[in-house]
Amino acid sequence: MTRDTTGLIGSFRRAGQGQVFAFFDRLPAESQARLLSEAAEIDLGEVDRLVRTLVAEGASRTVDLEGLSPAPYERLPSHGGDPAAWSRAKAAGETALRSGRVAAFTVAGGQGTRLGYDGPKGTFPVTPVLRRSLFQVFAWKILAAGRRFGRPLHWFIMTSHQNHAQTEAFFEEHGHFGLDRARVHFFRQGRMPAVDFSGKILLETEGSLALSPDGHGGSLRALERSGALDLMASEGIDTLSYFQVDNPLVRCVDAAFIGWHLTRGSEMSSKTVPKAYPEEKLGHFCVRGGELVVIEYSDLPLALQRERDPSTGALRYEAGSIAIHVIDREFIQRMARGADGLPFHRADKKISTVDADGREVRPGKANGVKFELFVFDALPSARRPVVVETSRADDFSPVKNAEGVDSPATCRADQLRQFARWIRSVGASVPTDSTGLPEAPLEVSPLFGYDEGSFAESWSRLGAKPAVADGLCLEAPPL
Ligand code: UD2
Repeated sequence: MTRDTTGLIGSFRRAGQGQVFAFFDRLPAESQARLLSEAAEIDLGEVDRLVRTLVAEGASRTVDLEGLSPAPYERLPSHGGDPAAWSRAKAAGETALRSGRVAAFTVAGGQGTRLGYDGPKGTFPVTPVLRRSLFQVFAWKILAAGRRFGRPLHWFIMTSHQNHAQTEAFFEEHGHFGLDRARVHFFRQGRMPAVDFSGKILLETEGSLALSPDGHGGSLRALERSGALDLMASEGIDTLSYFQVDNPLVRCVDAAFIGWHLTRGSEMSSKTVPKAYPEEKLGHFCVRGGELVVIEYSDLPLALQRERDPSTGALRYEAGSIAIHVIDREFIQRMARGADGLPFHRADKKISTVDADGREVRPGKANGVKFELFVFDALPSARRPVVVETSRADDFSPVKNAEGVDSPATCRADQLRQFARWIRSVGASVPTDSTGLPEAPLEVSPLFGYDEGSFAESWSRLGAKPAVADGLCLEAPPL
């Protein structure tokens, strides 16, 4: 054994984590090397702090709700917002896009466990007729926006150890969907070890640790560590448009939203939709101690989620978080390098592990704790954060579950309704049911239109207008 190996194993023993090497001596050399390299990734001081604060008996499990109130937000003009302020924001955002200050950023590290889909979630075939993948939808929205504003955008994609190679291969296979490959940047998020309820780091097998992605909040430190922030700086990019991989409706680059962020001098801005019903699984924008915070659905007592404004009948905590943000590059740097960083959250999970004899254990109930960072926990540290309303129909229909709410079926229907609305908005007639769902199959390529405005521009350039009643797929218009 080398001095380094002995030193590493010794540090685990001194930290009370010697069990990690319980089977080390009987492992083949290759497995020993793998276990050592995984162990070297672990920050034992961090694990110790997390065990003391989140796992140990008496550790606080509740979120501080003292002095909590609903956060104010900028309303859409259709809900009483100031149309002139929205126009100014849009113009400012368009200027930023024309000057190349903005890049797109997708967090694509999570596993599609709930969806029951095998493969990186971004490769899921999501569109209603042509079954294009989530990645293709985003890629084409980004490509189209770059063409429209005369500045191709950079796109940063955060993967996990588990899906990184497959994600890169998928982009290779599809020729990066026509994007300049030099502007598509993949980087891996960090990993955290899982611990049992007494704080011991769990092995997944005799020769490997139970490691899992460190949450979408890990994106801030991964952007820094991977060199993405330096690349952004050298390319003159100071603004990142952040969205999740599971939501094909998202406007990947939304001029008005970017404009609100920039004109307010905000370091981190967020989109909100009014919650559809009290128990909807969205975080809540709130103010606590003068700071903007997001309180997750699982942390806000149901009584508060159900509270209504007596005069309007609206939910008091109505501002739901749909995980779409604009973030300032220097702010990310400050958060990634700062001493306090983001707080970890505890999630109790079933974690496959091994028993004292090295036999596989697949627990039937939670047997340990995973640690995760949430990106919205950066909001309280941001200067002048702004929350901006959007309409669900324009921005939000995630694919999370195999069936029921937020499933491929509901998402396809929402895409179809959106296409029908765009077509109607240019004066063509589309037969639909009472919910706006078109009777015949429709699909609009993001290269033809990625929002109502770009759709109308392409439509106006079409010579003969196509008939819609029997179904239609609108592909890219001639450049
Ligand atoms: C998230 C928000 C919820 C709401 C909802 C909207 C949290 C805790 N909750 O719920 O408030 O905004 O989204 O859809 O965020 N991801 C990574 N790496 C990770 C973990 C997640 O990249 O380690 C990505 C994942 O690929 C996905 C996104 O983050 O794009 C959301 O993750 P989730 O499915 O765990 O979040 P969810 O649905 O609980």
